[in-house]
Amino acid sequence: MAVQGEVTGVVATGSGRAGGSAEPAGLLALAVRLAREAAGVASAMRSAAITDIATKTTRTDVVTAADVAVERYVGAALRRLRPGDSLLGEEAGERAGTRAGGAGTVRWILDPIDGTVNYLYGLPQWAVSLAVEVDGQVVAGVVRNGVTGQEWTALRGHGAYHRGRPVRGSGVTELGQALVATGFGYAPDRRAYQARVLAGLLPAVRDIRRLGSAALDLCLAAQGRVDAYFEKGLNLWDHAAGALVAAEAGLRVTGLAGAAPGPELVLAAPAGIHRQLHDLLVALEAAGGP
Ligand code: LIP
Repeated sequence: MAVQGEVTGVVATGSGRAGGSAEPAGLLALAVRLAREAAGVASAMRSAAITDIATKTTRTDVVTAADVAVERYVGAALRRLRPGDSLLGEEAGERAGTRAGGAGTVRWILDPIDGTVNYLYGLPQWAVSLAVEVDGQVVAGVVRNGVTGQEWTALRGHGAYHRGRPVRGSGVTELGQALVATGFGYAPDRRAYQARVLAGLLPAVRDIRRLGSAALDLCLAAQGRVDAYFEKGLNLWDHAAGALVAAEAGLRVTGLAGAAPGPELVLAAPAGIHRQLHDLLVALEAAGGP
């Protein structure tokens, strides 16, 4: 099965017969196929009923049967199609493949439902986020909104696409004109700290948006639907695919003070305001706190 690579126009075999191949376009084609199928599983379960609601780090950090079912679905497909690859998923953690390392090692990074609280409440802002790493570098990623069907893809060095059209981030150059997306942790002490950071940010920007899914926030920034995004406390599965989409759309994706994007902070902003926003977040100690 040939799949029109929505990232580059590359025709990639999406047969899944990629077997042990680490060829990025073929990996992207499989990632897109799996994300579409996984979003279908989650949507069908949402339509039936939300079941088995459990909590993780706090009473508001929820996980549903759908989160678990989607991750199991993708894990089973990868075991069948690409047994040598490993998988890092939000719900089951790291699962090794049969391949014993070496050049061309592939790891899949999955957030089965990013925006789980939105999924729980029936808000149309949740996504399946699937990234593919080769030898430790994310080379391909797909983020699919499970309600609207909006889909963003990126292939490293070949741009970012939304519904098959190339996307570029905002051209904003003045922080005071910037619409900035962000999010908050689940723990009360972290939320109190983040509220203080937000109090320092609000007067300096056009406005903020808190939409509830890091993966979708990064994709909306890639498209200029928000000008920038930052958040503290993300896990790799929250941002691995969306960060590649944002970077391939021309945004600078960093941490603060020379750090790589990661749990301390992820910042995605166009060159016109990255320095301004970065320096304000440093001054507000946005990467600090509990
Ligand atoms: C969510 C992130 C969001 C963050 C939420 C939560 P989940 O991930 O996508 O940006 O603000 O607190 O972490 O838990 O829905 O996969």
